[in-house]
Amino acid sequence: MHRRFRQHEIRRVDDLSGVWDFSFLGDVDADSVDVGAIAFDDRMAVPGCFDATPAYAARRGLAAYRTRVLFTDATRHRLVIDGLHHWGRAFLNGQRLGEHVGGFTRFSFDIENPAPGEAELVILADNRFDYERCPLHLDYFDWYHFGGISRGVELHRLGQAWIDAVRIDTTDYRARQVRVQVDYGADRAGQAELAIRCDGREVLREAVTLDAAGGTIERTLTLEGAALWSPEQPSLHLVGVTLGEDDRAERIGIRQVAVRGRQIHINDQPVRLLGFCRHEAHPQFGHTVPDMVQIADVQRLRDMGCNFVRGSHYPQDLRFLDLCDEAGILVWNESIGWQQRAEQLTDEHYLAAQLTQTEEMVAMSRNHACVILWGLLNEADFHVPEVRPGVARLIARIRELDATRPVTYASNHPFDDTCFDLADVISINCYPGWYGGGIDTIAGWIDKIIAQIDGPAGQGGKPMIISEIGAGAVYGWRDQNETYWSEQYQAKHLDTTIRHLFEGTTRICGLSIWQFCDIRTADRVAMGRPRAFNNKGVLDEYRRPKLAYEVVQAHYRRLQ
Ligand code: ADA
Repeated sequence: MHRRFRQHEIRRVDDLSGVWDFSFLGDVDADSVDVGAIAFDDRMAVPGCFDATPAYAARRGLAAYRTRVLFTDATRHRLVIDGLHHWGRAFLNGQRLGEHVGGFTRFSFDIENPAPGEAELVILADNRFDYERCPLHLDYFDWYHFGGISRGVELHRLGQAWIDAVRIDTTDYRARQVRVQVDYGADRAGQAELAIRCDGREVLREAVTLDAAGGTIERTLTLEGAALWSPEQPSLHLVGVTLGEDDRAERIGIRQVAVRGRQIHINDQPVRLLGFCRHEAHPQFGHTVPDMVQIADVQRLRDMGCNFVRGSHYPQDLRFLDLCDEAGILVWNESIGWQQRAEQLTDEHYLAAQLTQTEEMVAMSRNHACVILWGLLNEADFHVPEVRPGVARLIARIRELDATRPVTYASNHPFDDTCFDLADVISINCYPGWYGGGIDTIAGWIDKIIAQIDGPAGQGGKPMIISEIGAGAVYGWRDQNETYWSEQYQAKHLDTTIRHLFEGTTRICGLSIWQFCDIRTADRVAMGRPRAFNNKGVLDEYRRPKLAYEVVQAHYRRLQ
């Protein structure tokens, strides 16, 4: 995956992006596939979503990808896959390496003693809905689940001692103090040299003892003179770690996120979050949003005066987070989910997959300064008391992994949610003026929600975000009657909404409008979704602005 900085100067990394051999196997059982006998009769881009191409449009089934990789020696290697939709299994020379559940997170498989020379790598990708195999992706979610190897694939040569991860947290932003945790693995115990550089300047060099079982080396460092990261001045620093023969760099921002009463603070300054919910999707590319589109999206967000994105409804691509780090756009990064029902949230099979996926999300994106909130699930059955233990477990796991960011979730049960006390920030999805009622009902509905949250049964002491609100408009449908689905209706709706949220009340500290751009949706929800798209974007799916774009822009620019 091409990041905005070089992660390795010493470790050899082969980027496996390109055109791979491909075969669409269709509705076959993955367990019955003889990998050696697959007839690769086509080709496909990696990364890429096969069902975004015309030949496989709307197809669901098992797909096989094949390429050849080169091992120059028998040293341990690691195959790193940044996204595989939405269930997959990998094979090297016909031997199974492992399998993975869930489409939007990074995972890896180790190859301990590869035979030197060329080897055949086959990856199976399955985009069917199968709760037993992959409970994280279900057919009723309101977006189109594209299939394929959606993000990058790399082969890393690790050697005998290697860095698994470098985790960097700001511990005292005023003192420019950070905690660096180096997770390592090793084939045997021994001594190694640890060196840490910040922006090319060495800040630590010492000998360390490595455990044969692997471990974590933790150091607290002061990065003298380092500039702070903030939405206005997003200064970034490259922290490079060398451990023995291996290395890894991470790019960080020194900043503190804190919840103080009803506000979210960055470096002790309250921030007002003004932004959008954004899916990582494009009709031509599926979930593999090209760099050009990622850049254009960030340009659009900035042009509208946004400082905030809710990455709905799954962990965002690291390339997008890199761009948000640079642009000073604050991100709510959330685990995959859409209206999980109580049956799922009380099912160990579901919770186990969700916990793993949550851990992967935190691992892959924790060093991004732009990520200021962890989110989980979306509009789950939070009103059913039985879901509390499962939700509490997921939140506890996030806090255990990263105590430096507040946790929230989007609830559409403002009046009877049973889990609000578990979150640091209260986030509400609501659709007054769209699902029932006209534009004249928006203000009253918002006030009613605020009164409930701040009332005796509520969580009045916490910050509150409107995490979804909006109206549909079909691009180009301009109607003098200003009816539903017209660009005029949407523009008026958002105008009324934003005015009320920030002029009619002072209670709300953030807004992520539903949504940034239109997205293709699932067959199951296509009724009530003209064109089978969720049309509530202020841009259409090709990022062409609707009338509401300039309305939001005028408000957001004024409010910043
Ligand atoms: C929900 C959901 C969104 C979208 C939205 C809508 O709030 O979280 O993904 O489906 O409704 O457009 O109705």
